[in-house]
Amino acid sequence: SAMAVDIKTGLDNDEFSLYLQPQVLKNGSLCGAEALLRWLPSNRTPVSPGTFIPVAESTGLILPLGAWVLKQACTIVTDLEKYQLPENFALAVNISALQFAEENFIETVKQVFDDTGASPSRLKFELTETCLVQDINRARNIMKALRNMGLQVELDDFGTGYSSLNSIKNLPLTALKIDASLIRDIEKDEPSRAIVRAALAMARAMSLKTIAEGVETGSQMAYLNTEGCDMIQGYLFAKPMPYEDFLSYLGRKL
Ligand code: G
Ligand code: G
Ligand code: MN
Ligand code: NA
Repeated sequence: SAMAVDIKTGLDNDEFSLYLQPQVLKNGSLCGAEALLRWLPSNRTPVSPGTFIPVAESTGLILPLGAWVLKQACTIVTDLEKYQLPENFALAVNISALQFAEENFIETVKQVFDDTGASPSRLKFELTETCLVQDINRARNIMKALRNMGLQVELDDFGTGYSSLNSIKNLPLTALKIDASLIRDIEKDEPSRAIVRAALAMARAMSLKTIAEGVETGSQMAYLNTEGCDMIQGYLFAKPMPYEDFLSYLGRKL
């Protein structure tokens, strides 16, 4: 497609960038950020990730894009070490199912850490259920290898998938990321609150950390705090922002 050609050209021409969205603890202190890919084609309006990520997925271009994202994320965490980071700070990177399925996925990841000198403990990989459905045993082994390297592994978009809850229990995950669609209605109705409570209880029973995304209001935050959610990400605190802005944000936070 025309867009696929543009994505390729865009990669060559440095048109992509990573925006960072802060993640905070109950008390509002910074504990991490999610790296979110942005495309600003030269001389044109930005293309939203909701538009170009699906094209990149269906054309396989998510592989070179994902490789660029990982390298960039590692470069960012290496640079961030110059600042006074919270001890537990980690940057979350979205990993596409296609990347995850690559035969040499682990070797590629190791190579990027070797090349950039980034500390694996500063990265958390966000996997979706689509990474798990094809071959759960392979998925478990890959996740173990990532954990052994020191990376954190989170299940993204939790609550929107359809794979069995039972398959999650034997995975070496560090956290469940509760999807924005589950957070949206917790102020409005009891069933939505019940679902969030159940997700938090399940995570607790499996000794997993929890992070809620798409938190936009103080009352959503208050509810999540009351129910023991560990981390919060959403417009209530900050929108995804360019790296330079994130550095100013860090400065204000410290
Ligand atoms: O960034 P939001 O701001 O609009 O992102 C839209 C979608 O694109 C989300 O589902 C998000 O997970 C996905 N996305 C954003 N950045 C990346 C990335 O670097 N890699 C992959 N695979 N998906 C991403
Ligand atoms: O699929 P994934 O969870 O990786 O994507 C995260 C998406 O959520 C990104 O598109 C990001 O821009 C978006 N996002 C982050 N915070 C909020 C929020 O508070 N409200 C809404 N509506 N979207 C958000
Ligand atoms: Mn994500
Ligand atoms: Na999500």
